[in-house]
Amino acid sequence: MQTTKSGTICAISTPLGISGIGIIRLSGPETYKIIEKIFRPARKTDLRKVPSHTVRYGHIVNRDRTVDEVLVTFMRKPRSYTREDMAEIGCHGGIIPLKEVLSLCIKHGARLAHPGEFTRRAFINGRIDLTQAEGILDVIYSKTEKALNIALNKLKGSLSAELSKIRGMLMEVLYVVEAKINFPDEEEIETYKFGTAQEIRKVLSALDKMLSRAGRGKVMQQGINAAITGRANAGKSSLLNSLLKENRAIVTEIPGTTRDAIQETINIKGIPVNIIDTAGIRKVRGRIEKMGVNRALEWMEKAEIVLVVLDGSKKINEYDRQLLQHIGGKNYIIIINKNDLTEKIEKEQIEKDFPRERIVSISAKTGEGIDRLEDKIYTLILKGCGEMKGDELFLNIRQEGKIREIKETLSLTEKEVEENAGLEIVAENLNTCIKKIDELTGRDVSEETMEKIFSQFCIGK
Ligand SMILES: Nc1nc2c(ncn2[C@@H]2O[C@H](COP(=O)(O)OP(=O)(O)OP(=O)(O)O)[C@@H](O)[C@H]2O)c(=O)[nH]1
Ligand SMILES: [Mg+2]
Repeated sequence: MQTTKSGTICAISTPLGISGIGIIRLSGPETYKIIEKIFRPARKTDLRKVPSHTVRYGHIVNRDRTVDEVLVTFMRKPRSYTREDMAEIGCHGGIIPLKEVLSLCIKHGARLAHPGEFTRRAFINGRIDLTQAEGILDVIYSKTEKALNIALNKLKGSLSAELSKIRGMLMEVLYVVEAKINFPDEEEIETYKFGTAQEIRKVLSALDKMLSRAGRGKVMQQGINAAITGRANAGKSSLLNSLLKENRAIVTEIPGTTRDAIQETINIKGIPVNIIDTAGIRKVRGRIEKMGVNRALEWMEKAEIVLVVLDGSKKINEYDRQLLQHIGGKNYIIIINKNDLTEKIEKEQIEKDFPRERIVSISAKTGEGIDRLEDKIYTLILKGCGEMKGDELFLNIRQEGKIREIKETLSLTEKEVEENAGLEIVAENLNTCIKKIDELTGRDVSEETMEKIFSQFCIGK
């Protein structure tokens, strides 16, 4: 896809649409030449001498015609995002002026940036390593404040630091093995074995910890799905609205109001929980609507947590029973709704059949019990991934995959050491692991991997 990687690049860095302002970014050696050609500062200024990290007010002109009134920010190399000369032109946020300013930049020598190309330059020029570049994506896609904090840590280089520590440990082991290869000395074989195996186990345990922290991180970053199911009119949509604290879903007294599933994300103690309100199960022309049941079951399959809503003001019926029969293997909470009305449901029976901690009584109408329900959802999440400790880690698929590969190779190596395998094999395995760490941090990375990573960014980032 990418042919030339040099030159001066430009892009609209804000979303295209009507907005307060829109920003065009430039980076590369020709940046200020281009700015000189298209920007007329309001106060006479020698643009070549404008200090870094300052802003100038003026107009973008196409020959003598004013295109937009702007603020231009100057960031000179190496103190910029890309470590190159950069400028950001803050325009009025209309599509037409933004596009015209962009084409002026291109007319005067810049080219349109590829997705993520600014960040790619930051990486190539050594301002950030690959895990930090990937951390930028985590920051952009953070759904809660807690997730943002973790992503910002990765951006600051916390993952790089951990990986480089592990790399250092592996290098030490490798030195010992190589010394043994170069200066073979039979008598020391036991001490070599003991020390090496012990060091490898230390690295393995560090990797295990990273993966378990990443398991919790994944929950915090991506959240979990919780599907609301139940018979028609049980109050599922009312529950969604109550959890969201807004009237998102349509609620009526007519059974069968919700036809298509509605999804909204709420934040429970920093964890994004995607709530899915499904169509209620009901009778159509005297028979249980098959599609409704099937759809509810499908959602139950897909979601990590199932919220079964029962209408507490009515007796349990056939549909409720069908649902309750299916939740055995799931992570479920039984919600007895409408507790502001007279209770008719066979609560005692339900409490006999299901553990108490799985049952909660609420009123979606008044909001009573919603906090207890949220607590129960939170507890269920932690049951799945372990207590949140504040040391959560975000690993993307590439990073997690590589760490698992390193772990596998190291486990094998540990065995090989114990079983007196050839030193060359051990050294080779250690080198493989070190190479994989370098692929993670970008010290040694293929063009293909880079292409994959940076193509996930937007144009202008
Ligand atoms: N008194 C009382 N009424 C409720 C409560 N929750 C829901 N309702 C009423 O029950 C009726 C059905 O509510 P919905 O939220 O539309 O029920 P649903 O389960 O989404 O129904 P379908 O989409 O048709 O499957 C409405 O008239 C609500 O006002 C509650 O806690 N107390
Ligand atoms: Mg509904």
